[in-house]
Amino acid sequence: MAAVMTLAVTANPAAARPATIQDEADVPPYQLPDVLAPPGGDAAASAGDWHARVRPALLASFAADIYGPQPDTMVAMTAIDEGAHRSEDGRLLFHQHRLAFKSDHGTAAFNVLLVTPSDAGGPLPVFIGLNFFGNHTLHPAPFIQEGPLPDGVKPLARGERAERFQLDAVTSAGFAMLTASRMEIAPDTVDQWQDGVAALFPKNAAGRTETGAIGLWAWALSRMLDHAAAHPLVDDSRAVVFGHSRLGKTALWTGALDERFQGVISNNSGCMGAAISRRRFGETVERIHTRFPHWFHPDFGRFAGREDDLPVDQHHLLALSAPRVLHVASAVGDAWADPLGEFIATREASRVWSLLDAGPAMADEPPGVGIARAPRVAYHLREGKHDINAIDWAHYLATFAHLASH
Ligand code: GTR
Repeated sequence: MAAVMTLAVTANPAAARPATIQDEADVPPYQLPDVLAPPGGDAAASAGDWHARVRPALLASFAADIYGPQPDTMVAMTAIDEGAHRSEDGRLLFHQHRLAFKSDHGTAAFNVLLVTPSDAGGPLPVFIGLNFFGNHTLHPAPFIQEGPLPDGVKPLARGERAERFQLDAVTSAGFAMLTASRMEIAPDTVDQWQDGVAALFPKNAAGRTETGAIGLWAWALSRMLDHAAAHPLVDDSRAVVFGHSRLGKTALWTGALDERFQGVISNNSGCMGAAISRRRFGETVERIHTRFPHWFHPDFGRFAGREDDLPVDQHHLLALSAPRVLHVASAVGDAWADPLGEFIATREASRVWSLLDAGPAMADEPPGVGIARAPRVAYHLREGKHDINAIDWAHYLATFAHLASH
């Protein structure tokens, strides 16, 4: 009997992989590194020690071990005004620009879409986030540019992803929304991801940027914040970076790198986003690296099946947003992203906010379906599948109400 089973396993390479953990009882014992300590170092003793020593060491580890270093090449940016249009019902204004870049290595460009209420009186706080398949997927309006997609990727219809951006709720709450397509910045396929802003940066001997696609998307989000700073309808001192799933991983890395963002939202970001890697629940390092090696540092694959060797875990990434406002969200039907692992990471990270005098850490127990809050950290769990929807946005708008213009 045993021999038959062994044969069956070797005949199917997929079955040779360890099964995905979907049951809490199967989570292996693990030791979570102290959120207050850098790799191999002592825990931060004070707020000053966190900022001067621990934060830079953690940032350096995420760059060197996980996402790749951010580019430091000089790049010139020009914003080409592509005009503004009103929505058919007159309530929204859509401002389109093409951001064009030039460095000693090459040129690149992508389209950005800014949405404001049409009666905006002055500069607005802004949510800045990437979309998956094009700016035209946010709203059915015919004038929104449909950017290029990589070969083999099926286009989405106008407005097909409107649910994910909740433009009416966001603008009625007094916010602007600024977005661009991941596909124009780093087209998200294993062989085409460098056909975008990667043209601006030097390549290693293997012909790739040391920065992975997540880092390139993060770089672009910072350029979008530069653009927002130059736009009369946006107040860049009230900017929140957000993203869903792989773009939630990106939002967390962006918030860690660019402290101009006053708020950071991770929606269902999961493995290498908000979830604790050492739990190996749902998606693992091996799984994510096999399918998406281009998202990461060229050597990230060395941690496949070796989560305990990671110098950091993802609670450290969340902590890099402190003491600004962080909101992490999970969904009950999204076991692949490990909702409990996302809660644990958030709760552990909130200890850093405490150290930085931002109030008590988050309570030990997960909230169940609902929301848990510490003064500047929130975590919510909602019913339903892997997605970003009206329920998530209602929570985000409550968390960031203090930034709103009415
Ligand atoms: C999945 C991937 C996740 C998550 C998701 C998404 O295929 O395994 O890490 O990023 O895609 O972006 O929707």
